[in-house]
Amino acid sequence: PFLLTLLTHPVFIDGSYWTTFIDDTPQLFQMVSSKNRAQKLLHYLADLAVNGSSIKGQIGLPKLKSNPSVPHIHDSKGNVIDVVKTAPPSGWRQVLLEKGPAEFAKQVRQFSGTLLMDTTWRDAHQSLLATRVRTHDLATIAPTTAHALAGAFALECWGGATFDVAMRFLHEDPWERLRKLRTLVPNIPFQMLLRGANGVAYSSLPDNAIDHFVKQAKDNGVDIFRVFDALNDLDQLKVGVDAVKKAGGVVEATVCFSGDMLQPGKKYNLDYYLEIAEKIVQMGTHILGIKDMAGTMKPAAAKLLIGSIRAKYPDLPIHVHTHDSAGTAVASMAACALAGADVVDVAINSMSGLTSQPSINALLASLEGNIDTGINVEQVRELDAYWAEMRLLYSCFEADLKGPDPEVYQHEIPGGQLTNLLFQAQQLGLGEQWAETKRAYREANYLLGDIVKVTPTSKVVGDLAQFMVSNKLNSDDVKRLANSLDFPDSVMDFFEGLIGQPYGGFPEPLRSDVLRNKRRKLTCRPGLELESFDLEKIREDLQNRFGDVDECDVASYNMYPRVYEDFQKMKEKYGDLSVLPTKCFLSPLDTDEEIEVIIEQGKTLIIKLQAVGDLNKKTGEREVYFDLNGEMRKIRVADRS
Ligand code: 3PY
Ligand code: ZN
Repeated sequence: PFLLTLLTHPVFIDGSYWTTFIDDTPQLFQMVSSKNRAQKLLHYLADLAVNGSSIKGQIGLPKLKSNPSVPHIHDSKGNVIDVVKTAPPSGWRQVLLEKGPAEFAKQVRQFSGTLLMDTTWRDAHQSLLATRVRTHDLATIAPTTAHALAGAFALECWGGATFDVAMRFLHEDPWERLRKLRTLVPNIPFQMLLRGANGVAYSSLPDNAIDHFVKQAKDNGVDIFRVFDALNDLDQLKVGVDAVKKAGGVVEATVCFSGDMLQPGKKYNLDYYLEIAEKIVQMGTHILGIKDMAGTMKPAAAKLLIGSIRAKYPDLPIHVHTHDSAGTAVASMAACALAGADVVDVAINSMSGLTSQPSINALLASLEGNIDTGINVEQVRELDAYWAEMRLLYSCFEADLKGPDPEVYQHEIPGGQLTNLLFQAQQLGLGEQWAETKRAYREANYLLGDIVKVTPTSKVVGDLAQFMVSNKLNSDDVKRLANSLDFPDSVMDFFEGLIGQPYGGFPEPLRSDVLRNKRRKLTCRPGLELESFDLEKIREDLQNRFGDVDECDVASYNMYPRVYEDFQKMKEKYGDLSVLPTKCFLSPLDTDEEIEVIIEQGKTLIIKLQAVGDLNKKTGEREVYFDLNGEMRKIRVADRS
């Protein structure tokens, strides 16, 4: 039809098309491109109809059978707020934009109560739903969120595992997500999680790649950067901190909290944290972050730690993060607030608890009458109705955790990893498998020298634990046989020093036995040994291979070259999958089911699945019939069953 349209176009017929025809007639080409996009989406839907979902980690289909609805929120007079037409109230982002990071931090410190950061868009779904929440669902609720959480310190919405998972498993562009959400939420600061010298990857990159990445993140919408290093290695941390300073972002340099500080004889005790905090203050930060990734900070520890830091640094804003794995997070965050923390992390109710952050309304109720947060309690409750539906929509990624894990003080597994390992154990039949994994994790941690455990060091401990379980090895076996065992790569990387230097040094003779003559023993930060990336050349190469690319593509490629390449291939095959509503991204359409897909503003596709044909035994294919905006379309798909 395109050729026909082209050949019958009057300009084509009269022969004047050589001159400005292409420039003057863009609609012809837009039409082709939207037809092309529609065709690619139909290919995805057809494949899903024939072969089922191929999204990694998906077990079964979403429990939500209807389309999720966006709840109404009300003003103080009980009137429904039109969240699209009404500008959201100004928030902390306006302070930041008007006054800059230093004054922003000062005003946060001066706030008379305790502010809240909502983690629903990043850590909560990373911890509960394998990081699988899609841009489509975040963007849908963004205008309502901009109103309901207008008083929040920030929304954590980017970084951590979201970057990798967006491209690798959801086949969508993390930068697009950031930009889209930014335009929908102009009033609340956005926070991201940056893994220091690793950026959002699992190991160090050259410093210029970190600087480049952080600059793009800042330019595309991130305001506040929580920067941590998984071993609290300050040389590694500084790489991220310096990058944020150069980019002009708010620096939240962070100390990772590890284990139950109150137990006698713990390696990571109050003195340790005060020493790290002092060094971070010397390094220069707008805010001090404290990151309790496993949720082992009991209320008494929270009171002691935050109280001590507050007394020593009266002007330093303190922001605390935790997980509810042990069930104490509401009490701990309330204790932090009372001890002088300026910001604590929470998640929307239906996305809170267990390995996620504590419930926002539970914390608000705990602080009521005592500490102001600037949050509208009613509107947050109304907003939660959406997330209750989301939890059902993404039920197929949920590990079946039923309650707090009191063993977290022993194994110290970070929230996100706990759900992940449980999910894997459940696939193998749970029971003894799960108990074994937790026991081995604890042993592996001690073998490695009782290290701080968070991405990427938590992966090292997890890999060693699984290695021990599958090879039926205990600690003594590992020590005895270390010079003949074939350890996982992550363990080799750790002992080489590629993840940084652990506090108290590496355990010997284990390190030498594991490394033998296969690897070096680094004593400095790994980035010092890496050559800078030639960013210009990378951009040119990507341009040659994938066409239209920008600096964000370069940054994606630098973090995850293979994942980025695969993402580009998926895009070539299926187009922009982020436009599909989640239900039909994850589950096949029913016969006669009709969906609306907005591929761009003002361009909607109405798609109905009409039939899936019989298997052609010769070709191994099936024909799938759709009605697309009233026209019949036939797509042929290989049946992989
Ligand atoms: C990450 O690095 O992804 C984390 O969430 C660490 O807590
Ligand atoms: Zn976390």
